[in-house]
Amino acid sequence: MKNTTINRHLGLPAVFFPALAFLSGSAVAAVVTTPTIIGSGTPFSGSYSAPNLFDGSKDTDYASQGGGAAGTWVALDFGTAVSIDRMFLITRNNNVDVVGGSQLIYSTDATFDGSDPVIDLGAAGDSGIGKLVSFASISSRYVKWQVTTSGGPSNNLGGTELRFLSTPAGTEIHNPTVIGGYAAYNGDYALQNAANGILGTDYSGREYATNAGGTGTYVDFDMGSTIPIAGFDFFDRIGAVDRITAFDLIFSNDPAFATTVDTLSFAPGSQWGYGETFAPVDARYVRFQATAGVGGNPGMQEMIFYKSTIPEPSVPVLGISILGAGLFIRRRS
Ligand SMILES: [Ca+2]
Ligand SMILES: [Ca+2]
Ligand SMILES: [Ca+2]
Repeated sequence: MKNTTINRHLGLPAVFFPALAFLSGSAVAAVVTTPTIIGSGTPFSGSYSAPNLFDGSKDTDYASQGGGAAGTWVALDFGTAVSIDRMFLITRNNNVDVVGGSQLIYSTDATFDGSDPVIDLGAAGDSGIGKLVSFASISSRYVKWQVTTSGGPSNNLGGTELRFLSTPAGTEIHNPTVIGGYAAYNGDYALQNAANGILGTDYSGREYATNAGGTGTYVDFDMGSTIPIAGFDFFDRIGAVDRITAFDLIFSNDPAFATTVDTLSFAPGSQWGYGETFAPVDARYVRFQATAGVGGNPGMQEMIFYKSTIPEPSVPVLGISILGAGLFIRRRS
């Protein structure tokens, strides 16, 4: 009883218990599980069906049969309510079937109607770009991606890949600066593209690529200060020949990585769109080091980092807490 009283007054549960729950809880990847497709605008043909949006291939599209704005859509069921706060569409890789604007409609049931809330996603762009769109977190089992305006001369609208993201519980997005890495293929595939908020393929300013960098491929990220890094999302280059199937994250407080804090190894294999959470590692710098599956011109479309928002117990905090407990007990006695 005494401990309960002390803990309540000192706020210890807020410090300790969530941290323990976070460490022992199952990891929640920020890339939301692939939903079940429960409907779509009529596809151009069987080769352009909606599942192509989730197959991790740049060579397969969903395209409607001239559906234009009204007739290009896909309805999705996540099986249970999921939190979503970002999404991106990698557009069809041409400049005529252009999604001028689109919406995300979300619903508690499988029927999408005028009473369901809507998020405006803005212009999608064209020619294989993937704009990361952020919005206030929603919790929904059903969502519908609906094109609202056509932006080009052809109406076989759709996309190459569609993904939904959720910031893991107990974390927030932390945007790093790219400070180094293996030489880029050329200026169109610059190192800075590894963390610029834009995904996609084939054109300048979207992805980082090396010229056959192999296992020499690496990118150094600077968080700006030492922070508790607790997770990431990795979007590789999407061409099958360019995939990195395994990599290390090397944590350091030295921009030259002469000393390191920790090294974690990951193996996404052929999965495109891969995220993990882990017990927070306090570090300022992170080196992404490719270790396997590095044919072609390896690199990445985008890396997203998550910082723990759960306070960590430290020696000074514990000292103050113990002192506070002593004072509190004395006052009560
Ligand atoms: Ca595809
Ligand atoms: Ca509804
Ligand atoms: Ca990028």
